[in-house]
Amino acid sequence: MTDLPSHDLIAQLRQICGAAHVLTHDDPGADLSPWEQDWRKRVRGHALAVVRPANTPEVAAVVKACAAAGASIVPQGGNTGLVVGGVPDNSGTQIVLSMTRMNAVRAIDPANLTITVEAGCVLQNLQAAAENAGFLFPLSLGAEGSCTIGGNLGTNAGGTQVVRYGNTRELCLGLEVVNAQGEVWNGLTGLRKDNTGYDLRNLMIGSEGTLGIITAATMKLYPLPAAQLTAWAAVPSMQAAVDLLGLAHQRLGPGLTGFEVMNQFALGLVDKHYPQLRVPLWQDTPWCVLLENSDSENEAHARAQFEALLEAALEAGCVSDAVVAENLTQARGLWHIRESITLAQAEEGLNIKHDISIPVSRIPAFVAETDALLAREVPGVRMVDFGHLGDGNLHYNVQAPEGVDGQVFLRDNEERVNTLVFEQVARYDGSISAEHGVGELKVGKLPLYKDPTALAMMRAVKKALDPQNLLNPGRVINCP
Ligand code: FAD
Ligand code: 2HG
Ligand code: ZN
Repeated sequence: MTDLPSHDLIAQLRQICGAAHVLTHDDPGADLSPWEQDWRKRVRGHALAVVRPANTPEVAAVVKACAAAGASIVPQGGNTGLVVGGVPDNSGTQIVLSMTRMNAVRAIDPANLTITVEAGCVLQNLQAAAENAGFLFPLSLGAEGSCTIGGNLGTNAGGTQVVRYGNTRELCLGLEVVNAQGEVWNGLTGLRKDNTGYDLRNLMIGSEGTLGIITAATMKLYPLPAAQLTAWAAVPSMQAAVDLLGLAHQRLGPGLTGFEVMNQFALGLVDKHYPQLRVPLWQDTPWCVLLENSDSENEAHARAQFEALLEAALEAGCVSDAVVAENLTQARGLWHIRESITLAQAEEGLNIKHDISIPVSRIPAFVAETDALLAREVPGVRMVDFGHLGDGNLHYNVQAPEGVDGQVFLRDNEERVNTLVFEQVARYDGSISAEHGVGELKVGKLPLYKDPTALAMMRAVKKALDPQNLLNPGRVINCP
C-alpha cells in the first residue's frame, strides 16, 4: 500500500460494491478462510479485504480504486486451483477480487455455436445451460461443481476431453477483460476469424490473473453426441496403454473423447477411501485405462466400434480385460472413480503433485526410469500416477511412505523430489506444468526450465500491461 490509507480504500470499495460485498477481518464474526486458504490447505494468506463485485463496471471501479491506493489484487473464482494462484499472501494488504457473484449466462447464439457467460459462472452451470439449449460445452474436470469459467480461462484448464476438443484456450472465442488501469476491453465478438493484430485473448488465457481480470467470455458450443460409451480396461504396462491409445485413435478417429490412465496404487487409494465406488479390475493389473467413445450416429454403431476396438486390443495383448458401461449410470460411475483420485489422495495425506506433460511416445520410459530413481532417493514412496494420457499429461504424484505424516514428508523431501522429477521432465523434453498453471508453487522453478528469451518476453509483457505490478504479483513470473 502506498498512497491511500487502507480504511479509505475499504470505504471506497464499499461505496462501489455495497457494504455487504466487502468483507474484512474487522467485521463482527468475519471468517475469510474460504477465500484465504487454498484448496489443498497448503497455504493460508491474510487479505485486507474480500471484494465481491456484481458487474463489470464495479470490477473496473474496484481496480481503479486499488490502483490509486497501490493495493494489489488477487482475482479468484471457485478457489479450486492447485498451484496457489488464487489466494492472497499473508501481508494483510491484498484485495481478493472474488468473481462468483458475476455468474450470469448472458447469451446463447445457436447459429454461431457460442455461449457468452460471466466469469464467475460455475463450469457445471455452463455445461447445463449449453445442454438445455441442445448443445455440448465439452470442458470437463473433477472440480466442475465449484470451479468457474474465469478460473478455467485464467489457468487454461485441461480436463478429460482435451484429446478431442482441446483445452480451455481452444474453446474460447472472445473475452471481456478489465485491465490493470481499470479500463474495459470488450472482445466478446464470437468471431472465428479475426486477424487484426496481436492475439490479446490468447495472451490473457493462462495468465492466471496477472495481466487482467476476465469478466466475461464467449465460448464455443458443439453438437451433443448421439451416443456416448465408456469402457474400463486393464492393461499390462504403460507401453500397452500407449499402444491402446494408438489403436483407439485409428479406430475411433474423432469419436475418441477421453483416454485416462490410472496406476494400481491410485485406484487402491480410491478403493480404500471410497469402497462404495466399487473400482473394477484394479487388483490384478498394474494399470487401468478409461476410454470414451462419442458417436454422431447412434448407440449401436458406437458399441460395435468400441467392441471391435477392445477385441483388437485383447488380441494385440495391450488389454488383458475390459468392461463396457451398459448405461449412463454405469458410465458416470466409472468417471466418478477416475475423478475421485485427487480426493482419495487428499484423504491419505498431503502429497507432492507434479502436473507434467511429455511426448506420449516417451511416457513409458519416463515413468519406468523416474519411478526407479525416486524409489532409490526416497525409499518407500508411493507413486500415484494417473492422468490424461491422450494428451501426454500425467499427474505424477508422490505420496509419503506408509505411516509417514504428509506434512513431515513434504518438509523433508519436497524440494529434492521436485528437483529429481523436473530434471527428468526436462530430459524428456516435457513441461513442468501441463494444465494447472504456475501460480506461486512453481514460480521459482520456471526460470530453471523455461527458455530464457521466452521468460524475458513474458516479463516485458507483464511490465507493459501492469507497470505497477498490481495484478496477482508473485504468481507466474517474478517482476521485481
Ligand atoms: P481459482 O482457483 O479461483 O483461480 C485459479 C487462477 O485463475 C488464479 O491464478 C486466479 O487468480 C485466476 N483467476 C480466477 N478467476 C479469474 C478471472 N476472472 N480473471 C483472471 N484470472 C482469474 N485443472 C485442470 O486443468 N484439469 C483438471 O482435470 C483439473 N481437475 C481438478 C480436480 C480437482 C478436484 C481440483 C480441486 C482441481 C482441479 N483442477 C484441474 C485445477 C483447477 O485449475 C481447476 O479446478 C480450475 O481451472 C480453477 O478454477 P477456479 O474458478 O477454481 O479458479
Ligand atoms: C485431475 O486430472 C486433476 O484429476 C487433478 O488435474 C490432478 O490431483 C491431481 O494431481
Ligand atoms: Zn488433470
